[in-house]
Amino acid sequence: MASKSVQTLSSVDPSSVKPQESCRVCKAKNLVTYFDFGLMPLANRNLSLSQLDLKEPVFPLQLLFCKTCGLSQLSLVVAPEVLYQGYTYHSSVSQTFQQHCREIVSTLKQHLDLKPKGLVVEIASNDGCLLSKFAESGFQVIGVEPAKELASLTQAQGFTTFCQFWGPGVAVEIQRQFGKVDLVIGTNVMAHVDDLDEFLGAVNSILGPEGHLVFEVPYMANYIEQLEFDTTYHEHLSYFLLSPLKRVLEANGFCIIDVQRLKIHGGSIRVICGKKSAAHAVSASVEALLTFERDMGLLEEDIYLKFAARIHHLRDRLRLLLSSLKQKSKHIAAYGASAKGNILLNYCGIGKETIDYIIDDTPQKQGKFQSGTHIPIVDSSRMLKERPDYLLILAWNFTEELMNKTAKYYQTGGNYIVPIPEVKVLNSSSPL
Ligand code: JHZ
Ligand code: ZN
Repeated sequence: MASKSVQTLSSVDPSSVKPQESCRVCKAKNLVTYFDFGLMPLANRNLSLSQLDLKEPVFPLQLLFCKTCGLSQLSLVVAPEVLYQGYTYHSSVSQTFQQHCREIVSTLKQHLDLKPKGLVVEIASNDGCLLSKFAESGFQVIGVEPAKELASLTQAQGFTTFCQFWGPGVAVEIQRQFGKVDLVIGTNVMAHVDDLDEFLGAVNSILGPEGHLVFEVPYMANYIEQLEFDTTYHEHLSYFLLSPLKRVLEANGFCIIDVQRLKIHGGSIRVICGKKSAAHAVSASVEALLTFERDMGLLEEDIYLKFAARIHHLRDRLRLLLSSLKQKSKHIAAYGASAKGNILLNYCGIGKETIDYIIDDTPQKQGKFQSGTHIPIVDSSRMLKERPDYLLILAWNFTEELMNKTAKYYQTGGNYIVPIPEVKVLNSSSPL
């Protein structure tokens, strides 16, 4: 038999991980651990058949709360070069997200008084879902995307794309080639950033005096209220409230002008910032959200300590439901080979004995296997052929879209299991 390279946690290059010893925002060492997932695989790394016999790297996954500024963060940073190699997440697959991107462009055009043909830089442009909507609206667009396969997709669409991690180097290069920028935008990227000061400093350096930074990030209030614990994975280094965000933005020369709560990805916030040096009318929404966070106790440790017991309860409930269905010989498949689905299954100890396969419409994920559990990822034709008794919705943030897509399954007696915010079974006799 051919010898195989075996990678265990102890053989992972120590330079690929770094402990988080002080808070990423306020630098205090006032960090308390409030949830420990144990050792987890990398959630967005899907395996090919030939990789299944190799020992997979797993890394500690632990949440810390900063008692000084309220930021939740992971106890460990896995090097981005390790996290984003062979990255298969394509944001365009979801029609909900496509529609969301259209809304971003029309809202920002209205509220920011953007110049026609203005220069827009998108950080983490993924497969160009948002970039293309800005381009369709007449803006000049530039993408920055470190994952090679994704950057080549937007280059093929004709969009200038720098295949790099965002930072001072790429900012200087963009400015040299294109001059100052009108808008820097990033959706679902801030949570992935280790050095926020360097990241924001580079944004500040490239924006014109009247330029704006707009970003969207999953919101910690939704995470806590709706028990979205499975959105914790090694890519997500920070779990933001507005309060610590304000602190780090102001320290880097920005002023928050407006903030909106959004439904996308289980609840996010859109934060609109200008340069501190320019004059701005600040919306009352900013103070209102800061007050809400204080009133909800989100800046105190207590709410986080209670969170652990709620997670254990959900895990037990899901495991019990699935094992009782298996005892009745029911066939269960899942929909959405999402990163969150990976953590849900791996953390709850649910594997191939329970879930036959995971359906995903991303061609790059099909034919692969989920890391950790090794459940196969397939296209939807398998589901149409085999008609499982239950579909576990692993991309619960897109439940409506997935239910619309599988309406026939539902109308003809199919059952869904939606795990978050609480375990629910849905069928045509007990709808949403
Ligand atoms: P989805 C991602 O997490 C990755 P994930 C990232 N780290 C991030 O920050 C968050 O999003 C916000 C599939 N699907 O979006 C596509 C279909 O097959 O919940 C995806 O594989 N058909 C950047 O991975 C998965 O489900 C469909 O019709 O947890 C959804 O993954 C739809 C709607 C989805 O994010
Ligand atoms: Zn802090």
